[in-house]
Amino acid sequence: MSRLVVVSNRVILPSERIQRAGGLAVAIREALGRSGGLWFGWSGELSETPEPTCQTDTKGKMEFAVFDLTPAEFDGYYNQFANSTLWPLFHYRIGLVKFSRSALQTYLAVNARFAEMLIPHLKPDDTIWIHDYQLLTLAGELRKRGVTNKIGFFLHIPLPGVDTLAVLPGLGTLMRGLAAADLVGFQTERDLQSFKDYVRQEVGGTIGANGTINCFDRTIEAGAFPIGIDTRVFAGLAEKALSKPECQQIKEGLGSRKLLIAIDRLDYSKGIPSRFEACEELLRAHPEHRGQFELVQIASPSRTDVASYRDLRREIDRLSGRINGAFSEVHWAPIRYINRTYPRQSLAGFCRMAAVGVVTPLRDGMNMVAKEYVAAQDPNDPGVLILSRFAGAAAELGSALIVNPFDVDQCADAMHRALVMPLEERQARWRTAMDTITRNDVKAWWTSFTTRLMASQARAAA
Ligand code: GDG
Repeated sequence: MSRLVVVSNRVILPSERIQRAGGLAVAIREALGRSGGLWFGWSGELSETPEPTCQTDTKGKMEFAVFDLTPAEFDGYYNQFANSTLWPLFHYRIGLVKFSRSALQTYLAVNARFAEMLIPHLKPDDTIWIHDYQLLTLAGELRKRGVTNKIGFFLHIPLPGVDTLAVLPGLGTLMRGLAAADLVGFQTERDLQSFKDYVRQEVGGTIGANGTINCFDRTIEAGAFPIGIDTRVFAGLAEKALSKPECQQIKEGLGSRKLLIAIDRLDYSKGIPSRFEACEELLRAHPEHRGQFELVQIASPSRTDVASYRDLRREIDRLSGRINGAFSEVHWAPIRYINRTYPRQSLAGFCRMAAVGVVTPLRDGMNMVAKEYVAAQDPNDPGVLILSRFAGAAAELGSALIVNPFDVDQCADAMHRALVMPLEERQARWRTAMDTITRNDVKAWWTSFTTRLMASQARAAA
């Protein structure tokens, strides 16, 4: 059995606490901890004069190798190209895209440095699994340096349609680097279809009868592998969380009022302003709900160095203030907007207490919070999930109340419907969703991707 080498932008060392426990970091630690393997990437540290070799560590069967970036690398590669060019474009926000040729060059150079730093750690039969949009060209950089190991790539965010993609200068270079992998994985069939459309329309490539893809002088494989959560563990966390002080405090504050919960990184893809507007519309159209619920929005700070994120924070501050100003009573405010992170267990408890989970991103690769909300519910009295049709999770969670997040009135209607939904209907919808996320959990995702990667037969075109 070959060793698995997982490469992601940021590695969390054993000595670090997973702060904003992104599901991915938890999944990598858990899966590599079980099977053994190397987790390689950026340390999270910046240095004007980074060491030429990696800092390494081990924990059980798991090895770690990390290196520092310079402040200039971090700015060009991460803040600029990854988060101000690729992130908005891949989330269909062309108006927010900022492109500079120098940031692209830094991005490509940092991907090359990832390759150079990784190569000394590779063994001949290692299987390499690269994660996400920060590292689109790493596979190509490894191949240029003679690496012949199997390489997989998984994109955690959406891949937009070809008309949107084509906006990006340098797209061909990025996609050629990506196609140096043997297997490219996406969250949904729709993202996979975007890739195939791009290959056919922009590269003149072809799709083989068995789903193989011929492009950039190679034959590779691609597939949809929807990421899951550790459903059973999260359900257990949620059940135990109710006795924690934070959960008790929320409970006391709520009294008999219903809780609507929303949990997001503070990111413009998550649709927080439209969600607040939907709450305002609910209060206007259904005055009977005034004083009867609270929308708690937990928004963990994110990418605070990027201007569009600072603008968003101001917009949300203003909007929540305006709505609360208009509808609050001395003893009640409709929106509680909390701009901080919480321990994972507290979040699980909040989800369990909430009668409604409001997950309405404008665009999202998957959205783990949707699945976490379902996992956290009490089977005897489950809450209702309101889910954006533009979250990857909607492809699996059709029993949720599916909404178009751009349609504020429809979202307000869904909030009303969720607040008054009878127990039997809630149970039936929840059971269907829970069965799906139990079957398609993070282990199933991990296994299906790595099994397909190990069996892949990519090759240079004849
Ligand atoms: C990317 C893609 C895709 C949130 N606040 C806190 C906290 N969280 C946790 C949630 C969840 C995770 O962070 C967020 O995952 P999402 O999937 O919702 O979103 P992204 O961070 O944008 O993730 C996304 C994902 O990759 C995986 O492929 O689904 O589409 O954008 O687990 O619970 N965790 C803690 N404190 C917080 O305050 N501990």
